[in-house]
Amino acid sequence: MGNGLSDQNSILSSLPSFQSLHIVILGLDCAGKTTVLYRLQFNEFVNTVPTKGFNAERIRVTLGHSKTVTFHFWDVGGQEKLRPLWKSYTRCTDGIIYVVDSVDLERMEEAKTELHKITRMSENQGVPVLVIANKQDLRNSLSLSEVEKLLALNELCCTTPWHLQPACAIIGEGLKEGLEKLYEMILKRRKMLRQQKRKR
Ligand code: G3D
Ligand code: MG
Repeated sequence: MGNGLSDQNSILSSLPSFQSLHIVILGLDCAGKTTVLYRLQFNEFVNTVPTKGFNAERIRVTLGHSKTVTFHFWDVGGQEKLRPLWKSYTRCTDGIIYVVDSVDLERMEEAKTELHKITRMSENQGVPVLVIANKQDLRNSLSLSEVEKLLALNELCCTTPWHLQPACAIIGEGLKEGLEKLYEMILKRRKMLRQQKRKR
């Protein structure tokens, strides 16, 4: 589910291996951001405590076609008082991972407002967004189409490529698939920006 994801094979090999991608992990507190980060780093569940500031980790991830990509993740605290800081982490970011708790229906509107606010900022125009519908292991989790509707993903700015990924961060399900989509969107954007530059 998403937009901006065609002609993948032609662009999959176009990022130099020495480069790392700057990725910011955002979302309301308790959505599972830190669990996502440490699941990706250690490939196992790590018990988390509420993030007061941020966690930063450089992680090498093997994606499809056995391609290893280095991501520099910034997991930023999601409590209301910390959200004004989000914009300083998204400055010059290659991509945004936005984690939502799929059982937290009550705060879905708040999650939508914050997502739309951060993607509307001028410096984030065109930055690809991977939306992770987390906690899909829980019985009362919302379906993917319900999450898409409640977050109004189709109303995101038309220049914002996005992909909605169901996931369960505690066992790691869906995380690699989501990262793969994010990586493809980032490469596609870079290619487009290069072409625009050449035309000028
Ligand atoms: P945050 O960094 O977004 O604030 P955390 O969120 O990563 O600290 O996770 C908040 C709580 O959600 C943690 O539980 C964590 O174990 C749980 N969680 C994260 N991902 C999943 C998931 O996919 N499924 C389920 N069932 N729980 C998940 P505690 O109990 O420590 O608050
Ligand atoms: Mg956290």
